[in-house]
Amino acid sequence: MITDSQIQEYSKKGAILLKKVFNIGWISLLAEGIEKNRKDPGPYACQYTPKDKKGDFYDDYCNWQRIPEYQEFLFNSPAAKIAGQLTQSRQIRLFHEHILVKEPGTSEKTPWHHDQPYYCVDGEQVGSIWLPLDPVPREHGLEFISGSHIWGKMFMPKKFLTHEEYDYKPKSFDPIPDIESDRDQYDILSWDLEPGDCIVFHFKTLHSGAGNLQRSNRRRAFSSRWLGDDTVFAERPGKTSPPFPELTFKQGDSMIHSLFPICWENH
Ligand SMILES: O=C(O)CCC(=O)C(=O)O
Repeated sequence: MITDSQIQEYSKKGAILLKKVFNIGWISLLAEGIEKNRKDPGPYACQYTPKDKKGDFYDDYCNWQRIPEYQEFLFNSPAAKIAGQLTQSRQIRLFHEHILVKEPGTSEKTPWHHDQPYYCVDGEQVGSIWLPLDPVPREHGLEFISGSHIWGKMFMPKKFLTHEEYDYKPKSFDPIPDIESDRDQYDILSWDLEPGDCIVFHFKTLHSGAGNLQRSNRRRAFSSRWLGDDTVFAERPGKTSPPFPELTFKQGDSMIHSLFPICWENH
């Protein structure tokens, strides 16, 4: 399903658009899961739009064990295989799923960041599949900095709510550059997406998200996070996101745990 040139593009740019890879059945199933999740949020659910403001940006993650629609998608859709092929792995483990919804009229942006410093993992054979359930014109979607996953940098995570830095030990990672005031310096990727299309991006690729200022179109996204062959546990200088409080791993341990099930193997 994935071509050699797509594998090369992923490894060079750290983000790739895949057209028409999930059929409508998968999209409808995830839409049902998101409605269930919204009515019954998990312990990590967050609301980013203040109650008295227009729009609604919310997210939630690590709910796959209790939402059968998510489980069905993560174990049986083409997602894990896509991650396996693009990261050139023999085996793929689920890290977690993350929903990010911006209802019509939402002005809140997702700040520039990359995911690996938030996560308790190191490795290069990693990736997220950002799958929108609605059409997303590029001006309301995500942007990526091509090649930023191979800069050899780890930037301080930022809170989505306040855009302040995480409570990590100060200076443990570089501050994120001010990309918006220097956009011409970067090769910025963005695409128009239709339901069934997805973007796959490396955990170290810098990305940001526009608000959803459309009048009536929702912007529901299901981001699945995948761990390939070289992924190991990483200790971070503070509480990670997700926190995975039950883990007792040490730096460099392999991610063998029922929280991170194997979802695809190359036979
Ligand atoms: O959906 C968004 O606005 C941001 C997505 C994102 O940061 C992610 O999936 O890692």
